[in-house]
Amino acid sequence: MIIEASASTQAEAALLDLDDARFRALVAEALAAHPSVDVFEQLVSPALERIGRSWEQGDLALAQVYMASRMVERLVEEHVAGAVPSRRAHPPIAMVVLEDHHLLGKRLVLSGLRLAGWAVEDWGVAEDPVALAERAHAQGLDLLLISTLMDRSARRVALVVGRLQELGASTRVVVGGAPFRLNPDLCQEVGAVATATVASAVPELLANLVGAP
Ligand code: B12
Repeated sequence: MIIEASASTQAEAALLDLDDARFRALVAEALAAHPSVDVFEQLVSPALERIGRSWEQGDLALAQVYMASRMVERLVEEHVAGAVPSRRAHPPIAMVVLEDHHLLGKRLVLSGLRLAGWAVEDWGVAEDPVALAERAHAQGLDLLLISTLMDRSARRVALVVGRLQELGASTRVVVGGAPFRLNPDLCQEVGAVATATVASAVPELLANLVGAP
């Protein structure tokens, strides 16, 4: 379902004005008419990304991006906390952010997965790719979902995959985040098995990977 672009523009203005009440009212209005995944993908994320672009162009201070993203983050946190408990039976899966502190993508993906009935563990932020691979192997993960927003951390996924291979682990790595959205070849270059550009595509992607109904 398509949400009007003007709603996202209004959300952007509310975020820049630090008007939390207005921002929440706009989101609540959209949530009353659209599935939550559409609201986050079409209304909230584009607003934040436009704010990010204005910062890149030198029109905004990083502090403004930070304050706007804190407002989005609080909303997403509440949303994830309200997600229904999982119902599916599937092999162990965990999700992590590797070496950077852009957490919103992970929160949205986890929220979508939980709403779709997947029990995916949240491993927070991992600083060390080798230790991450060893933990995934020790815990017998089938899938390790890694989110990164910075180019450097995206490239370091190759170190996770390399260590998993050295260990002979059966864990497969799935990646996502801006570097993978912008460069479709990067997923394969770092040795991951799959990626998705939006949170709404992830439940189906996992179902295909684990062969779930
Ligand atoms: C908001 C933001 C911040 C916020 C982060 C708040 C937070 N708690 O997350 C703040 C202000 C703190 C911040 C800080 C910084 N940022 Co910043 N930030 C952004 C911005 C504007 C938006 C990112 C975002 O939240 N998007 C919305 C989310 C929902 O989108 P997403 O993460 O892509 O996730 C979606 C999909 O990718 C997918 N997905 C995500 N993960 C996964 C995982 C899997 C497995 C799958 C299948 C799918 C999937 O599903 C999600 C939902 O649909 C981007 C610009 C951009 N275009 O991305 C820059 C950007 C990521 N930041 C950047 C930089 C440089 C920084 C700083 C270094 C700035 C500085 N000089 O201090 C710091 C570093 C922080 C750190 N150490 O990590 C750069 C990275 C450049 C690069 N090429 O590496 C960017 C690209 C801006 C730029 N062009 O310069 N940032």
